[in-house]
Amino acid sequence: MNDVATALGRLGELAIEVPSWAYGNSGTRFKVFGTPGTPRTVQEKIADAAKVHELTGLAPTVALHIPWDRVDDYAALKEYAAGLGVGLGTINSNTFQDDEYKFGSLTSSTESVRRRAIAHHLDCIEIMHATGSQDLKIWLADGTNYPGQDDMRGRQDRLAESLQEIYAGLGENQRLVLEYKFFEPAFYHTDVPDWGTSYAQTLALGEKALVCLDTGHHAPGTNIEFIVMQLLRLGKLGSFDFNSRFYADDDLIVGAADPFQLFRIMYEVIRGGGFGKESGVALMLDQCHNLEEKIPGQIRSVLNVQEMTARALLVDTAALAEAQRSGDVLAANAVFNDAFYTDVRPILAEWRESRGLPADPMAAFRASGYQKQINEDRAGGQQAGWGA
Ligand code: AOS
Ligand code: ZN
Ligand code: ZN
Repeated sequence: MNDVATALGRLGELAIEVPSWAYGNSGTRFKVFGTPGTPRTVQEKIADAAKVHELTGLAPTVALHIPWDRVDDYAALKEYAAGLGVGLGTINSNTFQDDEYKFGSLTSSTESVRRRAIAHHLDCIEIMHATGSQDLKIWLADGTNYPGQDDMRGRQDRLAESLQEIYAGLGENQRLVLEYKFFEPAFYHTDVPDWGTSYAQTLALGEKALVCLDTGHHAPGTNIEFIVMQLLRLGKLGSFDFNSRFYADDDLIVGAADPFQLFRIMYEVIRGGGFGKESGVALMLDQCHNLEEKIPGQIRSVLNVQEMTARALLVDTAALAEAQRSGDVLAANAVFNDAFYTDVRPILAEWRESRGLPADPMAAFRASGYQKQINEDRAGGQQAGWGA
């Protein structure tokens, strides 16, 4: 095993963006259960996100969703967030809730609809200028339900044209990340169903276009860490949407369903140069908390990522390389498992304390009285929007 202190030296580089919609009521296409204290405004969502960062030191930025988080003055919103110690992060577009988009948005064969969808993304880029955001994240609900319903090739061609126009609108330091999802809400075909399609489309655009990998958007049994490795190898991994799935796009707390998978993903992120602020890979959560309280749900999530990152940093890479070179399958596997099975929680508690953070952020939140306060202050919290 590596010297633990040395191995964990890079832990301070971990930053996880939290989604504004996780603080609102959302999370399922069935009953969305409200929780007391739910934010009524984007400002209140940001305040809750700032609490997560204050207690963990892990979540310095908040992703916004347009139009759910529409305000008149984004520069003022940026100031407001800065006052609470957080920044505004990725801007998520939304072309999946308006009647006009019934048959598609950026892929639509109806030119007025396609123009409307492109204009929405250019509007998002304007917002990014005001918020100082780096990334425009595009996830499309576009697809069809029945074979023959539409021409898949034509839709792919129109997608390429639409993305080109959006890409041309990006500022120098802005990027576009294209998220893929294998099904839902479309059930026969989806226009960006897999990393290959996202890769092909973003490759054609240029270096400011990258792939967004949502961990919940794959078929059961998919080796996600292989995709992570490949995209990093190709220089095309832009960001993650972290969450857990048991069945489909469940949007549960990251690391809840399969901590070992999260460990394997973080190992490949580190191995492939995707870790740290300079790497260009943005780590985000894309989750909903339908049953559990939202702020502790988010705290648990960023702590889970931190825990699996710490374990991944503990992999003895020299011993691993040696075992791999010598063809010692079991020794190589043991090096991996030694790191995964290391309980890093006591070390992380110390790490936090040494940085003036609470050793146990979950307990610190419970003790803070913040939840009680917002339960009293906020009546009639709003739904975040359509379940993510
Ligand atoms: C949808 O399935 C995607 O995961 C999106 O990234 C995201 O959840 C959505 O934009 C929020 O509703
Ligand atoms: Zn997502
Ligand atoms: Zn999703």
